[in-house]
Parts: sequence; structure tokens; C-alpha cells
Amino acid sequence: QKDPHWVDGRNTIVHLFEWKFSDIAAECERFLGPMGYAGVQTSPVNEYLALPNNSPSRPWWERYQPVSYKIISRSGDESAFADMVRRCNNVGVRIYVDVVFNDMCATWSNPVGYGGDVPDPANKYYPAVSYSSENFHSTCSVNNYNDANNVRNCELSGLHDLDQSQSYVRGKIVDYLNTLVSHGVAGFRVDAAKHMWPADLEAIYAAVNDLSTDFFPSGTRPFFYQEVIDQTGTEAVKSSEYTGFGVVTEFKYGSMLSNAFKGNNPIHWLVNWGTAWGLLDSDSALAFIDNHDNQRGSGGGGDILTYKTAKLYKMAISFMLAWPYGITRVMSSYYFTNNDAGPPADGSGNILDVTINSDNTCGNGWVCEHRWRQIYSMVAFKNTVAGTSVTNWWDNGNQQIAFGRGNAGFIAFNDQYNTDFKQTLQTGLSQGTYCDVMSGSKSNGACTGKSVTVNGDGTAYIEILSSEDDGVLAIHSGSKL
Ligand code: QV4
Ligand code: CA
Repeated sequence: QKDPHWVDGRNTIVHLFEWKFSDIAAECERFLGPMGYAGVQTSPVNEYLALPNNSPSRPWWERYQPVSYKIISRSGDESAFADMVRRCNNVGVRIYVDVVFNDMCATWSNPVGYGGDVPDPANKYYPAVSYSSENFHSTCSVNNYNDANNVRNCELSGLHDLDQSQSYVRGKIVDYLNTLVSHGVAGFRVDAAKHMWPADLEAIYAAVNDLSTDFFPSGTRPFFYQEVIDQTGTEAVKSSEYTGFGVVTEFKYGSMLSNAFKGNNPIHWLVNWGTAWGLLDSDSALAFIDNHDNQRGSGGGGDILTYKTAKLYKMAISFMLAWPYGITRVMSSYYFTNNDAGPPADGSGNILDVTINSDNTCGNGWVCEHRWRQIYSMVAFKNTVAGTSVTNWWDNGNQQIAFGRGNAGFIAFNDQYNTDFKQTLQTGLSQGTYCDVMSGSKSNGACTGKSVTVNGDGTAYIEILSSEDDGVLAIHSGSKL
């Protein structure tokens, strides 16, 4: 249950945060499939509280206030969901659903679900599931991360806390996951896994059906990646409690890389990036820079790089996709200033379409980091260098580094303030001229950006001026002219 079931020759999950299913389906066909992305993480798809009277109305986090396990959300209904999963699988892109089953919605006045179901959260009564008060832990607040009982048996943000040790509760959760499996999903992001007992999760995962044979070989187990924030290693709940039966979100990954690329910890130290830094084993780690919480300063926080600091962000993402570690995920956001603001929507609360501009970027308020050339080019780089190891590491003892991936790729980073990168370095690439996929791309046999000449002995002169838009240069066998 640690295998994401990526189609061969693909890598990286993109979190299409708050996207509608119809847009995700179209994106699989027109962009993600052709560009080599391996999968999509959706926002929660089950029925949750609609909060039109919140300020601002319809915050994104209403999706984390479950009302039932019906598939109905701002992203679409069950038939739109099924259509998306089928169309994405058909172009080799897997779907992973963010599933929220630690809890049900908190107590609000006049609560109504997106599908019209009316829960009575004050009495822990959710008829559309159905759950009633005996299916929940008694009321207390998660407020002591040094106490595993408090973290797992109390309410996170006032969300009424389900008791997953009950076979009745497990059965409801498994039914929901099986419905998603029947539509063809490849796996799940398990929200708030840290707030559930590992033994309960293990039992729930084991009870979920094999993946649909419409899209997967028979006997294929679903992929589970679990949200466990274990940044400091000092809390009562440890990531390692969850790695026996699934992958875990490695929050240290993004915070340490953000810190390094911001210049707080010179990037030459990245020479041994991985478990030597206290990270989980590569096979157990979901690696990412930012997610929907920490790009808003919550969920571990950590002063994470995001689209808002584009140059450094692209450097961190490029490093993530160049270095062999973890199951990689990139974030795809909408523009926001207010941390509570929901996705771009019309006056009635309908999420706006993701429009595509002539230069392949997105309109209507969608950032679409995954469509930034530097990012999708690194997905291609990662596909090209698959199976090779890090070679020819070079650094200047400070904020400039470079390394190769076997004879398939070479990448250099200039993170040094006001300093140009001008070095002749050993690469593993064959002689020829290569197009730098950061500054441009190969087009009709020419390069629209910088070109690099690799000599017969594999050396190449690499230049990254501090004044350039990008602090990275990347070449690979697929970018040879
Ligand atoms: C308020 C008060 C509470 C009070 C409660 C009483 O703040 O003290 O107990 O009222 O009713 C929203 C509001 C929050 C409000 C709550 C009520 O922001 O102020 O509580 O609703 O229900 C997201 C948001 C939360 C949001 C929640 C539910 O981040 O702000 O709460 O959705 O809508 C830890 C966890 C980790 C978690 C992370 C954020 O270990 O698991 O915090 N991350 C996941 C998701 C995240 C989501 C949840 C968990 C909850 O990634 O997006 O929280 O499912 O690190
Ligand atoms: Ca719990």
C-alpha cells in the first residue's frame, strides 16, 4: 500500500487544489498526460458543510467539515467524478482523493451540507451517514501534542472526533473508500492521520477492496499516503508509527529545503540530502515543498516557499524533481491574499473554470504552478533520468551547486546573492549541444533559451547570472539539439 501505481515513464502527483472534476478531466487529457505527470490529488469529494455566511463566504476549509460520504462537492457530483477518473486513467494519469474521516463537521448554527443533508452536529448526529453520538469520542480539544491520547481522541479544530476502533465506524469509512475504488481511483491522501490510531488505520486499509480491474491488474492494493506532521521529532505522535502500512507526508522535506534555498543554510550541504537529514526512508515519504495548509502558514507552518516567491520556489521544486528521493508532489494553487478565501468563484459560489491562455498559463485566478515551464520541464527531466544515481556533484562551499544524473541529465543551481555562476564542470552527458529547459525549450531543432555545449570529455561551461529570472540550469538527453 506504498506503491502509487504510476504508469511507467511517469512521475509526480499534482494537487489540483479546489479544481472542478470537469477541469481535472480536461487537464489530464490536454496537459498532464502529454507532459508526463503521473497523478492528481483532488480536494475532498464527499459532502461537507457549505458556509455561505462565513466571512469570506465559502472558505476552502469548508471541505474539511464532512456531513456525509455522498460524492457531492463544489467540484462536482458523482457522475462528474466518475467521468474524471475514467478520462484521467485513460491517458495514464492516476487519481488520489483527499479523504477526511478522522472527524465530522463541527458545531455551527443552521448547518447544511452541499448536497442538502442537514446534520445536527451539536448532538453529534449525522443522519446521512449515519453516525450518532455513540460513534464519537467524548468532547475535548486537541491541545497537547505531547499526549497521543489527546491528539487522537480529542477534537481537531472542534471537528467531532470519530471512534475508528468501532467496527460500525470502520465499515462506513470502508464503504466510502470502496465507492471511490469502484470508480477507479489509485489511492488516497488520508487527512489528519496523525489524529487516528495506527492500528485502526491499518485495519481500515486492509479492509478496502483491490483497485478496479477496469484500470489495474487484479489484486492491486490501493495506495495510502497519510498526513502526519512530525516536523520536530519531539511530539508524542511519530511518523514512523504509520510507515508500516502506508506512505507519510514528509513535512521536514519542504521546510528544510525552503530554509536552504532562502539562504539560511547554504545549499552545498544538500550533498547528502535524504535520510542523513533525518528524513523518512525514500519509499515511505511523500515529498513536497508546499501544501494547501502551509502555503497559508498553518499545518506545520515553517515559512515555506510558495508561488509568491517564484524564483526561489522554482529552485526548490527543481531540486526536488532532480534529486532521487520520495514520491514527489507539486502544488497547484489559486491566487490568494486572505488565508480563508476559497477558490475563484462567481457570485453564486460556482467555482470558475480554469481557462488556458495562449502561452499555456492559466486564467481566472488560477496559478497553475504545474504549468510553469520550469516545473513541467523538471517532470520531464525526472522521467528522463529515472533509474540513474547522483553523479559529478560540485559545489563552491556555499550557495552554488551542480550535479548529474548518470549520463542522462545535469543540473546547476545558483542561489548565491548577487553572484554569477560561471564554471566549467564535469557532466556525464555525451558530446553535443543541449537546450537548458529552465530558460527555454527545444523547438524545431533549436533552443528558445540558453544552450550548453558538452565537450567530448563531458565537460561543459555552465553560466547562471544572478540577474536571470531563474537560478537553475537543467539539461538532459531529451533536450539535446
Ligand atoms: C474554531 C476554533 C476552535 C474551536 C471551534 C469550535 O478555532 O478552537 O474548537 O471553532 O467549533 C475551521 C476554522 C477554525 C474553526 C473550525 C471549526 O479555521 O477556526 O475552529 O473550522 O470547525 C482545515 C483548516 C482549519 C479548518 C478545518 C475545518 O486548516 O482551519 O478549521 O479545515 O474546516 C494540524 C493537524 C493537521 C491539519 C492541520 C491544519 O495535525 O491534520 O493542523 N491538517 C488537515 C488538513 C487541513 C484541515 C484539517 C486537517 C482538518 O490538511 O486543511 O483543516 O480536517 O497540524
Ligand atoms: Ca481522532
